Amino acid sequence: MEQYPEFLDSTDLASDGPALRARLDRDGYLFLRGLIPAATIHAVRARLLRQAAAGGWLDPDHPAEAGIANQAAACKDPEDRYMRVFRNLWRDEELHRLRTHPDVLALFARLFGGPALAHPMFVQRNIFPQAGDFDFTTGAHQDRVHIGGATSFAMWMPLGDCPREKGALAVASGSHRQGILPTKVGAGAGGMDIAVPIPGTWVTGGFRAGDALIFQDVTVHKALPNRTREIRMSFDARYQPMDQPVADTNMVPYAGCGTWNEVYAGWEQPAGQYYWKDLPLHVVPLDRSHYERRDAMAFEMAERGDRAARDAILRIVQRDTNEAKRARAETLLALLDAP
Ligand SMILES: O=C(O)CCC(=O)C(=O)O
Repeated sequence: MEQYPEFLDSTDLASDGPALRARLDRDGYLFLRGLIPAATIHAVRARLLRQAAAGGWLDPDHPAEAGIANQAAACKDPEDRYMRVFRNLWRDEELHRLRTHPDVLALFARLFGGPALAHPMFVQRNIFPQAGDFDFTTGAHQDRVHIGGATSFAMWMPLGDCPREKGALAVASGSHRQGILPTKVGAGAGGMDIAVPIPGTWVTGGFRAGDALIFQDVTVHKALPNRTREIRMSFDARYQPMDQPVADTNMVPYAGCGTWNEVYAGWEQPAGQYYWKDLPLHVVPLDRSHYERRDAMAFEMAERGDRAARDAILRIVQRDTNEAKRARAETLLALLDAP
C-alpha cells in the first residue's frame, strides 16, 4: 500500500488562484507545503499532547513531546473513554484558530474567487498505532455524504510531521469525476466506505508540520495504517464559497463536545469565537438518506452477528437522535460483545 506514488506538489502555484483551481478540478486534490508555519503547528501539538498525557494516552516512560502512545489506553471515537479525553483536545482554542488561519482563508478565497466560509465544525483525529487487534485506520470514502450542502473542500493537516508510516492520508487522484459512489458499512472514521472498485490513482506522501492536503468532497481518500509507536494527531476542516448552502450539521460543535458556550468557556482569548454569526449564510438540513441506508445495513449485519458492523452500531448508540434506533443498537451491541 505504501508503494503509492507521491502527491503532485502544487506549492509553486499557491499564489495563483485560477491555476490552483484548474489543478484541483483536474485531479480532485492539491498538496501544498508549508501553508501554515511549522512553529504554529508545533505549538498546538504541544498543547494537545499535554492533554493527551493528562488523559493517560501517552507512555509515561517517554517525554510527552515524543507523542509515544500508551497502547493499553488505545481507544477510538466515539467510545466513552476516547471522548473523556478527546473533548479537551477538540475544545483547544489554538487548535480552532488553525482552520481560520489568515493564510488558509486567503488560499481558499483565491481558489473560490470570493470569500471562503470555514465550517465551524471540524474534526480532530487521534489515531493510536495499529497493534494486536487494535486498528482504527480510515477506509476509502467520500466526504460528501457526511458534509452535505453545496460542494465543499477538505483541508487535512497533521499536527506535526507525519511520514507515510504514521498513517498519512492518501487520495485517489481523479476519483472525483464520478459523483457519489455506492457505500457499505466501514470500520474506520465515518463508517461509510466505498463499495465499488475505486476510480483514479492512489497517491500519498510524507507530510511535514504545516503541509496541507486539500480535496473535493467527492474525492475518494483513506488513511494509511499507523505503524509507528506514536499517536497520529491531525485535523480536517471544510471550506466552501460563502454564498453557497451549508448543511446545519456543520454549524454545531463536534458531537459530545458540548455547546459553543461550553466550548468557549475555557478559552483565554475571545478571538475566533462565533466568527460565522454575522455572516449571510444559507443553512440547509443535511440529507440524511446516506446515514439511514448505512444504519439499515449495519442493523442487518449486526443481527447476523457480523462484528464489522460494531463501530457503526456504536455510533448509533452514542449519537443518533432517534430513541428507538438507539435502543435497537444497544441491544445489538450487547449481542456483538457477548463472549
Ligand atoms: O485522518 C483520517 O484518518 C481521516 C481523514 C478524513 O477522512 C478526512 O479528512 O475526510
